[in-house]
Order: sequence, then structure tokens, then C-alpha cells
Amino acid sequence: MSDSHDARCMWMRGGTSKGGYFVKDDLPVDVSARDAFLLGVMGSPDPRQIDGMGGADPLTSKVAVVSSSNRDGIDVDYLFLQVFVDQAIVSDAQNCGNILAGVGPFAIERGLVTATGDVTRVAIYMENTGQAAVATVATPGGVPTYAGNAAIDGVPGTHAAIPLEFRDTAGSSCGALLPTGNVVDVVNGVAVTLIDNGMPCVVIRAQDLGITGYEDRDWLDNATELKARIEAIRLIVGPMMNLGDVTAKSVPKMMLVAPPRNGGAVTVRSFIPHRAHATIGVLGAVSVATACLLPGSPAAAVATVGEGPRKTLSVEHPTGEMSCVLETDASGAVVSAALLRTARKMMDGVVFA
Ligand code: NQM
Repeated sequence: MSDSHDARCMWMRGGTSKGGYFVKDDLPVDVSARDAFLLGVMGSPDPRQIDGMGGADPLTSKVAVVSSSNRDGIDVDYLFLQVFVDQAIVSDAQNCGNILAGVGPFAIERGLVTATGDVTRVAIYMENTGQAAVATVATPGGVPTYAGNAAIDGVPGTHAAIPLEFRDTAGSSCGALLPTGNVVDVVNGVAVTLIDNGMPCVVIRAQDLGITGYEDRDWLDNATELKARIEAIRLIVGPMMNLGDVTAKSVPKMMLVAPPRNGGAVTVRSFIPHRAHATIGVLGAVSVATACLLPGSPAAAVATVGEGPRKTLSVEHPTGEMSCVLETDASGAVVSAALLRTARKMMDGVVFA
């Protein structure tokens, strides 16, 4: 970059993702200048991101922009930005529940939120989707701690638990839980559920695409013909989901489902959308779990789901599982979701681009 720029930044793991956390005022106000800076920070576009902080993976090329909030009942506003690895794109078209896990501790570390004792609840407005989440952060002695006993699959070791709660996430980006009004649509001869309970997702039975649904990430990433077929479906359903032309967008996510193998509710292999996910996204998991509750859907056909208004659905993924606790109302509609994540501060300083 000819114009160098720097900004105060914390590098954190949030759930099974990793990225740069910024206070909004520390970034350029102009959006195109901000995006150019963030591309430089990550080293994009370059498949290796060799000249930046990104980890050559969409899961490690993520940004949180956090600011104090004036909204009722909300502590901080959080804007998520996906910095594409090999294209010069910075997208706010999706949310990210994994990076969300770091927002609470980051806001306390930066003094945007004051700790309230040993545990601090941080109410976060997610600007990408206009919805709220509450994160509970361990703050012994009024300071965030990252050490603890909680384990999440996809991350070695144990860390302090950060429970996340979501309400009313239906239609976050698509305007409705089922943007076409249908539980099932048929696209290119394949039965799909087009659903958005926090993340726009296309849920497809893995066997309908000729795979088992138990393949690992490397196999999926190298499955060129499968990926082309999935992308063809994605480009068709983008406008059907009120997302417009999704060629340069990271939504919808493509979720291939199969019966659970380890006592869970469902198995998922997700494309986000061009690379296979190492685990599964948080709101992606909530959306797939919700699809499992829709009678007649491809997900319901393979899922094992319990009874009652409060259900824990263990979503099995390539490196373990993620448990989603869903509350349903009398009509069976999901009204809230809760998940456990962890996060860790890794670096606090100044980043240059
Ligand atoms: O769905 C990756 C991640 C995500 C998103 C992606 C996420 C979510 O694991 O809420 O967390 O789907 O691009 O970070």
C-alpha cells in the first residue's frame, strides 16, 4: 500500500474463528478507506495472505468493529466484517457468532463496558442483522479472564465459558425465517430449505448431492465438481432469499446434512460458501438446528430431535459438535437460542497496513 496507516487493535480468538477487534473510532470513518486499510491489515487479496495478519482461511480473516451504544438496553454495537482471502472484498453482508464471543471481553478491556462483579452480562447489538445478543463474561475482580474449564470442539484446551443468548433471530438478513414461504424448494432438481434464523442458510441432504455428509474438510475443499454444483444452487437461491446477486457475498451458507453418528441431533458439513468450515458457524448452527424442527424438511428427514419446548440439539461437525439450546413457543417456532463459546486475547497493540 502506498498510503500507510495504523490503528490500535486486539487480536483475539472468538469461538473457532480468529481476527482483529477494533474500537470503531480507531478506524477510518470513510468506509472505502476503512476497507482498504483492513485488506492491507489482513494481506488480501492473496491466497497466502503473506503480507498481512490473516491466516489464509476465511475463519481467520475476520474483523469486529465495536462502539458504545446509545440503544435502549444495549451496551455496545458490533459490526462484523468478513475480509475475503483471495479477493479484494470486505463484506458486511453476514454476521458472525463466533467472533461475537470475543466482543464482550474486548468491550470490557477497552473500557466501553464496566464489569459488574465476577460475571458481567454484555448486551450487544449486531449491526449486520439489527438484532441483539447477550454475552456473559467471567470478570473476577472486575477484569475479564480467559482462563477456565470450558472446552469447545475445534479449539484445544479449556478456557473461560462465554454463554451467548439470542432472541428473535428469524429473518435476520432475509426478512423471514423461510424467505420463500416454503419449507422445501426444489432447485436444479435438489430439495433445499432456504432458511434464516440468524444466518441465511441453504440446507440440503448430503446424500442428494451424492456424498455421505461425513467427509472431512480437506476432502470437501478438493471436491471440485461438488463445489461447482453447490455454487450453481447458491447463485440461483440468492435472489429467492432476498439477498440479491450473491456472487461476491459470503451468504448464504451451504449446509449439507446427514443423520447424527455420535448421539447428536444432526451432522453438518458447511461451505461458507466456497471453503468447507472446519467446524460450523454459531448462527449457522442455530439456523440448521431450526431447520431440523420443520416437518417435511430435508433436515428433519435425517435429524433426531427430542420433545418439549426446550431442546438441546447437538450439531455434529467435522471436528466435534456444537450444542444449541432452542426454546420454542406453543406453535413450535424457535424464539430463543443459547450456545456456549470461549474466546482468548492474544495480542494488544498497533496494526499497520
Ligand atoms: O454462523 C463462519 C464462523 C462463521 C460464522 C462463516 C459464524 C456464525 O464460524 O454465526 O460464526 O460461516 O462464515 O466464524
